[in-house]
Amino acid sequence: LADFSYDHPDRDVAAFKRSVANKLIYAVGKDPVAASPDDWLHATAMAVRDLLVERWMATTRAQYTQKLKRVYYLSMEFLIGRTFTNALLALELQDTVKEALADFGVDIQALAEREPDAALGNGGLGRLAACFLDSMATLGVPGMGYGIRYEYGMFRQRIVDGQQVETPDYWLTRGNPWEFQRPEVTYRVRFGGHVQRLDGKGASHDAAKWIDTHDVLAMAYDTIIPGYGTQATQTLRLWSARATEEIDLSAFNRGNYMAAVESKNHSENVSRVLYPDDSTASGRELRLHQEYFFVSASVQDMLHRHLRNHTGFDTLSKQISIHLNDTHPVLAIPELMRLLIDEHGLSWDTAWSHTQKVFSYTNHTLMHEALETWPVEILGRVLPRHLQILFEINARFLHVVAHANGHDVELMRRMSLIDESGERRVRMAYVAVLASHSINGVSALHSELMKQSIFADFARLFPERFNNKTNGVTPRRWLAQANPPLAALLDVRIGRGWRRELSQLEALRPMAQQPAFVRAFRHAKRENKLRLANWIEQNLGIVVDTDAMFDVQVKRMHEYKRQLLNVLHVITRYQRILHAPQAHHVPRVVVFGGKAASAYHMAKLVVRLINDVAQVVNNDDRVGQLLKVVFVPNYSVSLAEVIMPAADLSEQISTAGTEASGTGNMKFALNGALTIGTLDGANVEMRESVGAENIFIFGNTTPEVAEIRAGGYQPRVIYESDPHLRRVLDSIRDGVFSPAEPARYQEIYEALVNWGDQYLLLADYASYVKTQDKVDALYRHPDAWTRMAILNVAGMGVFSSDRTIAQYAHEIWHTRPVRLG
Ligand code: 26R
Repeated sequence: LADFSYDHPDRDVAAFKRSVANKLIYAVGKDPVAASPDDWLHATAMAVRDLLVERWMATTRAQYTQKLKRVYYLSMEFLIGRTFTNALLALELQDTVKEALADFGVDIQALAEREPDAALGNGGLGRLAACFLDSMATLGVPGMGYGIRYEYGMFRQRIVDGQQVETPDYWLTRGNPWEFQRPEVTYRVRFGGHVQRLDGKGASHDAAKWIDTHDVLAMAYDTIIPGYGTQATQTLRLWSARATEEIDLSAFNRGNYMAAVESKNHSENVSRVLYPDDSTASGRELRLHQEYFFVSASVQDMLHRHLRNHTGFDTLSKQISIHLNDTHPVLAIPELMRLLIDEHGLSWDTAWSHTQKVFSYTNHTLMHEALETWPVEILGRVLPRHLQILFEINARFLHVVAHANGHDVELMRRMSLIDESGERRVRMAYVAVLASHSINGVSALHSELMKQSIFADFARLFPERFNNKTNGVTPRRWLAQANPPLAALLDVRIGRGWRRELSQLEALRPMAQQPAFVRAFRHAKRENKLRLANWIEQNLGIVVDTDAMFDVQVKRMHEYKRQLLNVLHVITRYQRILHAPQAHHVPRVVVFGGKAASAYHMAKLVVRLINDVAQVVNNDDRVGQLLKVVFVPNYSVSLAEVIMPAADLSEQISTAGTEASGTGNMKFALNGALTIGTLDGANVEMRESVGAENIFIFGNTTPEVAEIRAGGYQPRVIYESDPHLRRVLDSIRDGVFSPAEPARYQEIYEALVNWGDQYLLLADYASYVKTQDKVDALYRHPDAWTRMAILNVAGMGVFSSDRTIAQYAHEIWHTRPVRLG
């Protein structure tokens, strides 16, 4: 391969300059004197990409010569963010590129900030997939991520008069220099039509023929994911929908030009836009098309690749592993069955045995409204053959259940893949559980609850399939890239190895006792706070005091995450300041950020309340710098990289038992924030790792929450007995924060006091406020605070996604890493 490195500009500034100039002139087609910043960004990105291509080809070749088992990670979402800075980090090329660009009079920082985020995901699940690709590359796990190349990613959020307004995110306007279009890698994906039985016509008797379909083509686009500290890379293959016919010629000939392109547009709509719906499974048909579109192309691609190197499917499960990132790709199961039986002539039993060995599944939520089910009617219309296969899987399964349990009809009704309690629906999570050899949750608590709640019957029947893989985050993006001041300090004090071995952070533990290190650590935090304060002032016109505690909650807006509980505390502080202006208050800047699903009324109302509260508090002269409230619009991966390192306090306050894991909690603590949180998701394990004395835990535990609910929870009783809480809730109800429309937040008051307070905000309020007071008390002692922050960083090593991926690779996928010369 060295032969191809005709121009090898690694760390050679002059050579890299030549490469950028070449790209600018011959690939972008611009004269350097006329080039715009985006032209420079493109040229530089392409020059950097050249260096990744060599590693990519070496990795792919090695995977084949070493005959390694490959892992295919199927995900509807990959929330990658920006690529430029990340690629430079992987190549250790920051200084070279900075110098080369400076010679052209181009500022690397300004260039990096022009790159749009690849926001092909909603939140936690999509960002986890991106961290996983990074770790798979770094550990050399052979395989590929498969997803959809949405033209429009996560919507852009603007705040207009305090309210969320969504605008489309057309992230490809200026082209995407990181992707390789692969027109030759195109598969036909079929929809609709009907099924013909093939009894006794030579084929396997299980086979059927699917005919009269409407077809869409899936075209591949590949992106290289570089590993860190290794030549190894990973591939992200995203499918884009193309019409089978460019234009409808008969309509065209009739002069009806609009109609002629209509069906093309219709087909290509399949990969047009990401569903910005997090945590509600709205059964819209286009989403079903998207799910099938990408898994069909992916499974066809895998089988095609397998048959290039093998004569049949006998060794399929030794060669490939297919991982389902939640239920969104579950149709890969009947699709693999269909292809093996109908197209390749295998018997049902053989196909099913392969299928069960190949698939594994991760569950990411227990929230009832996020569990996917598809109406039988829709599935039968869009994917008739797959519905048949699902029915057959179900019939065989229920037969076994019936035999083993003496025809327990109630049990069969509960475990059936088809929910018959209304309009008949297919329970996608049950399909995943039945067809997978491994089912995992994403934190210790979540994995336990999963076995006790939604999968209780299955866990009794197949206990060996269930396991836990606690989430993690990549230290490359979330520490090395996002937090240069702290990364530099770590490098000096514990060496550079933490980027690949995050457990080396343990070495910080004794340094918490060294005054010089404590000062240096606080200095790094201050730099990050200044960077965020500048961003806030430049973009929102709010001046914040960097000595104040930065108290941050950024994540998707959802009732169970309880941003509203945070608001209740903010109002509590506001009222305290007004009632005791002379008291010694600890100044705070409370930062919020997050998007609400467009149809999620309550979440949008909370966004508005936060902005209204900010308006009142920030403009009240009696408050001054003691309290500022900031809603950062359009929270995204690139904003997270600025916000997380600047936080003093991380808010992880979901109702116990509702947040599967959380990953923001890990990013904050890794960057030296202290956590205030409930015993929910991975907070439980974070407490173990950093030490119970170094984290602020409050509120009811999962069993206590269950008890409160079972005992007939009456939030009004709490409201009536707590005068502080009452004053806060009354101020919301009476329009203190919405004087122009006093009844604006009546609904919020009612939901909490009179309509059951579903997420137990009032039950946790007193404990939350009391714990916030302890946070204040500690903040008065900067050295004690910083020591605790250092101990948090020291304990976060286990939350690297490298650890998580190593566990998936050993315990679920049974694959070995690629070796590169
Ligand atoms: C539209 C529908 C089917 C849908 C529902 C739910 C689409 C997307 C979601 C989002 C989910 C499943 C999600 O993001 N879950 C989060 O996964 C993270 C990674 O495991 C966890 O850290 C986090 O706690 C969990 O909420």
